[in-house]
Amino acid sequence: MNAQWKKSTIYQIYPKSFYDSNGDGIGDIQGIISKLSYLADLGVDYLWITPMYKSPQYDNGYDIADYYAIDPMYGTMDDFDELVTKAHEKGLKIMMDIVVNHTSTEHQWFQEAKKDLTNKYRNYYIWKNGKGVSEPTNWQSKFGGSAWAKTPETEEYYLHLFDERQADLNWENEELRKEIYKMMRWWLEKGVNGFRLDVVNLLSKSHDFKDDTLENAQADGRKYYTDGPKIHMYLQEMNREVFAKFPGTLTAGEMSSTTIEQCIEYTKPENKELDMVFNFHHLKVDYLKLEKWSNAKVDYKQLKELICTWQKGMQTGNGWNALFLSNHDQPRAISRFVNPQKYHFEGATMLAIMMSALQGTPYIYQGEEFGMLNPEFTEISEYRDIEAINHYDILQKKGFSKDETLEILRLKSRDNSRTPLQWNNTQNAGFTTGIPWINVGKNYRNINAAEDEKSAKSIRKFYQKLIALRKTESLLMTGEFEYIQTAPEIFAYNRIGVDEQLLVIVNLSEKGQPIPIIADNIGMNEIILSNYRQVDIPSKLMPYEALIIKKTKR
Ligand code: TEU
Ligand code: CA
Repeated sequence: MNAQWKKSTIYQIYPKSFYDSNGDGIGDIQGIISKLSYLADLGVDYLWITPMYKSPQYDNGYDIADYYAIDPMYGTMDDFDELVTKAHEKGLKIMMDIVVNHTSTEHQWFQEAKKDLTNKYRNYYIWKNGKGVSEPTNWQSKFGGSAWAKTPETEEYYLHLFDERQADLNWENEELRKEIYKMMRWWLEKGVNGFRLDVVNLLSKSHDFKDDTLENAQADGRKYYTDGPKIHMYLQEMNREVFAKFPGTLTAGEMSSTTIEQCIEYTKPENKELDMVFNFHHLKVDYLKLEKWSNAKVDYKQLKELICTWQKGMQTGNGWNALFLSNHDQPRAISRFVNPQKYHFEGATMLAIMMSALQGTPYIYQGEEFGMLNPEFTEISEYRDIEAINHYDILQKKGFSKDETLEILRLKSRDNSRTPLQWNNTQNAGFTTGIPWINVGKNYRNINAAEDEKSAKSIRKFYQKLIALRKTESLLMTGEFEYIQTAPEIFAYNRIGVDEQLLVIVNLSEKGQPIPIIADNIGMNEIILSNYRQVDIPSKLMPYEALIIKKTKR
């Protein structure tokens, strides 16, 4: 039996930028509550909300200081409970974003741990002696610089794979693990329906803390802690201790620099670990030699090939993918993969079809449903993200000019997706009556939810159809994925069932293309979704044209 959630669509909310209900310039829980009808109307099933726990916000909430408290800038625990209740009334389920690889250094555990070598909480974190005057290993933080830092109290270094104010937890410590499971159960008891688990494949650090000697762009230590030796043991334990006690809990793991083989293990049902995984390989197709902070063109051939390799691999191993092009860490997909100046609607809907008809569970990132674009920041003062601010210096130290650096940030910064949701064309895009914590995108007068709603070519209405189709068209869930070789500009695949199949054809380019031979008239062909309102199979694909064709054998 296939799980019901496989038909679901999940909507990601970045609360800080979703909707501000009290004019302090920061989105909040009451803001989400006031927009629940908008979300229910879109047809999505789950809301994944990025962290709202108490936090100093050095990494926008991914630095948790108290797992049991809501940060006051978002509201109160009562607001949260109200959100869960009201969401449920509208048929929307809630997925918490949970960060258990690290905590904020302001978490009470760390505040205790740093005091001295014998503190009860010392072993909650990972401490090592330095090598003379240098760090224990040459591992690099994902946000730039060394992955080790010291506190003034002792001589030892603590590990931080992200910012130095995010200390990595020691999963070897059973007591810590029990605390984490207890906390996760506490949220489930409150009625939340699932978890998105932040960088969850980094929990198990290998026992040897050695220098990374790989001679490539990624000699940053990741091989010592990615998909580490005990990771499956930990996730199986978490499943037994947490998820299994609350049947129906949906889990999605965020997997950093992982492999298909590992992701099969994480998600195949018999392993009892997670329901689905996010991987990022297909979002590195505009990196230069694996380097994100570069200005390279999208390699569409590689994009197709990576998606297909993962589809085939995960299907063969009985794993399950989370399908996405956008999230709060990525630039806006429409700015990145299509030409939105000329073909905003066509480009956005083509990407939507391309992803949603694959095998897996699709995610929509806030604003994607009406085609939000990058904000086009031009000054370093406009950026808020620690990673962007760090790299402003790092890149210039590497020899890039200031202009080159700002251009790379404009294309790659995570702030691209973190600007206020553009609700309408009034001041601040209708997000706040105050001063927004980050500038609103320069394009908000034309690109906003209200404008889209009025338009004859509404991206949101197209998403509604696509989301509804997942419920009625079971081949989208069960059909076997088969890649079809075509011209580089076209991406085509089948989802094969017993006597029916879906043929998906998308034109990745802004030029017309001859339609591949596969769309012939053998059997019964019916177009079930088209972003050009096609009724009959066309002889030529228009710019960014996308079609789902249902073929029925006679
Ligand atoms: O991100 C994990 C992660 O490794 C990236 O997506 C990261 O943002 C990227 O490598 C930087 O180029 C998760 C969260 O989604 C992200 O927002 C957090 O900052 C990070 O974990 C730390 O908790
Ligand atoms: Ca607010």
